[in-house]
Amino acid sequence: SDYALEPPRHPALQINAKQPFNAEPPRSALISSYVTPVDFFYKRNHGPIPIVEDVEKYYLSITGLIENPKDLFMRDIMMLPKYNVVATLQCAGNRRTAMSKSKTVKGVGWDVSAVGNAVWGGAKLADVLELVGIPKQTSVTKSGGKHVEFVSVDKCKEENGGPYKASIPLSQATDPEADVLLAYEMNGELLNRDHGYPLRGIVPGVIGARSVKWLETINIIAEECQGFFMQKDYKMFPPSVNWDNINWTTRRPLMDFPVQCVICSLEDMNVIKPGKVKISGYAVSGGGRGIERVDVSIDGGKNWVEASRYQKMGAPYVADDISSDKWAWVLFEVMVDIPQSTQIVAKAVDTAANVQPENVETIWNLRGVLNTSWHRVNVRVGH
Ligand code: MTE
Ligand code: MO
Repeated sequence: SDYALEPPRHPALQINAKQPFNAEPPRSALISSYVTPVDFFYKRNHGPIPIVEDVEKYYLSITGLIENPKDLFMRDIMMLPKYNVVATLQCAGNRRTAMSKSKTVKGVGWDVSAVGNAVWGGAKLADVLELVGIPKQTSVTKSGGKHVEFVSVDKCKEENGGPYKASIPLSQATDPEADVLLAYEMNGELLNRDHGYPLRGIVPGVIGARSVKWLETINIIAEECQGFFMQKDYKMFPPSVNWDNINWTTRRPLMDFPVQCVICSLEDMNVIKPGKVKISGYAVSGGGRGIERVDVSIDGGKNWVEASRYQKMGAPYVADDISSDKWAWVLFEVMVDIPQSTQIVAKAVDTAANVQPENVETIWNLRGVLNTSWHRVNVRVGH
């Protein structure tokens, strides 16, 4: 079958779907290092993992509403200045399982680990587009191109066997400050097959669905991409919309991720000893908004303490300390005293003072996307 040649994966991953392969690491793996090891990085696929036989012959076609369409080999892309961008990738379906407990949703179930923080190495898309004659900071080309469409080589059933695709605005693609990459490295190593070998887009601050893996073609187009995953998926509807009254055209494709925060040091209904406990987890926001604050409650949300936050490089990737949490998560921790069984809650505030919804019910949507409600973990205190 098409799935006969899937790459090997770490046995500790929790498999949420086998074909296509969708898996996430245990919560504890996310907080054991600031940079998520590749083996423990969640894998989100809509088809079999493509096989690139000969990377020497692999090329990216850049075409559409431009004057000089071009084919670029890997060596052409690698000749451009290389940037390492620390960015958190998060699936819009992260925490879907918890949303479906409120009311059923459609989609692959995910606990809290459809997210990871990596050092992505590659060329800036703004530099690549300059090679085909599109200057930096362009919002429309002479021939009317306004969007950059990324097209893969994988075969997705949602696209009737066609490739996965998505687009971003040309203004974002040509803005060097937006740090959109054509990445060929992850954590200092060549991308592996699961994560898009040999080349993928990385759109920092935006839901994972726009970071197209196994990139083969870039189209400069007038309207945003009409593919399934832009138009018939990855949109957020109000709680009143169901499968009988849904009208997909009424909503925009999701782009920037809202503020998110998750406790990773505990699972629901863990039994702990009374006394001091370290609560830790991750917090991240989209659009280049960093994290301003993380609040933790040990009484279900009545009283709060502020957690400390950090972004520390270390194994598996060592680099100079980074100064900005712009695209990357922060890990947080706080020591608390827990005398009796209770509900522990965490919530974050981003640098634009955005806060998270208290309850999942208010943001319930039929596709189960963007569950960013306060993260609650019930613990039992025993001896
Ligand atoms: N790109 C292709 N070609 N095919 C896919 O199925 N899935 C997208 C995105 N890019 C996908 C893709 C989704 S929904 C997410 S969340 C991220 O890739 C997951 O990236 P990862 O598997 O490297 O973690
Ligand atoms: Mo996703």
